[in-house]
Amino acid sequence: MIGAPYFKKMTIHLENGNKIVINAPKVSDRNKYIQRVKLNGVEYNKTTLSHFDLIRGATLDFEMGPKPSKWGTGEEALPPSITDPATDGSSLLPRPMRDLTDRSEGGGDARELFDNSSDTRVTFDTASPRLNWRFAEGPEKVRMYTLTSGDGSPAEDPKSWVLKGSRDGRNWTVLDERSGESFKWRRQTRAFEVKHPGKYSYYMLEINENNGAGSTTLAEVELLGYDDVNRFFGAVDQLIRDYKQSGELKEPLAKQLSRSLEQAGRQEQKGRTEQAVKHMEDFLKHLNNQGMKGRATDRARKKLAAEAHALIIALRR
Ligand SMILES: [Ca+2]
Ligand SMILES: [Ca+2]
Repeated sequence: MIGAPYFKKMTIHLENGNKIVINAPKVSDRNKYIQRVKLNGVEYNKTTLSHFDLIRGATLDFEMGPKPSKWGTGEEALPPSITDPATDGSSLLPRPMRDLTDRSEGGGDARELFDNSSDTRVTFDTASPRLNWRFAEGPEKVRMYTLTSGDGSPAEDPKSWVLKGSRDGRNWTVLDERSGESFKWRRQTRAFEVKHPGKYSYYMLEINENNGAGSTTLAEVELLGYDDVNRFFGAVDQLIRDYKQSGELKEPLAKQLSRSLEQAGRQEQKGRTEQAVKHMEDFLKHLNNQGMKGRATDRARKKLAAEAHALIIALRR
């Protein structure tokens, strides 16, 4: 959201090295109303800025004055709804991390560790059990994990462990290591950030030490991450097909969009994220090309733009 600035000049340094510069040379106690705003030198009338506009770095110039103006009062200036107007649930924003193990069965005998209930638990007859999970549908990047302690003796709680990942189930890479951990109460869920996340089909939690019992108990394990970027590619591709079929998207725009998406996908597979993003920016340019105005309905255009932005954000993660 854009609000009136307090300072004549402010620079925000983003983590990615880009910066956002905010200029309001005439701001004062008297000149507290926004008269005009320019984003990167271009007149800007909306009251919100997208994440996309900001991550690339931006310059915002505010012209301030003593009286309220008409700036930001147009219908198009209203902030967009945070949730997507579509009700199919496919593009609800924002997209938080979620438990990747919820999508498939992969826990084998330790099913009760993955049943989303801390009332069910698994007790291993050893102080140093190993837990395995396999993502059957392909590798996933786990960013965080949670462990929920059991409801029995604290002596059965894990204390030191290593999380490993593998692409083939044979060669393992250490992703995270913890020691001297404790659970303060029964069925406590603790979250841990994976120090070295990567895309793996196999995950193993090697508990090396518990709190002194001969057996180890856990109630629940979660492996958290973002939806795979391929899902976003798939979603945009499906939208193009659907709108083509319903007649809401016509050639040659449909072909241009498909081509940009395809090229973005190819670059992504080669690990060239920035190239992939550039192709998605071309996708948006095609979509907003005035010459193609009659080639897509407003609804299709908005939805395709929203999904393309979501894909760009997913690519940059
Ligand atoms: Ca779960
Ligand atoms: Ca459970």
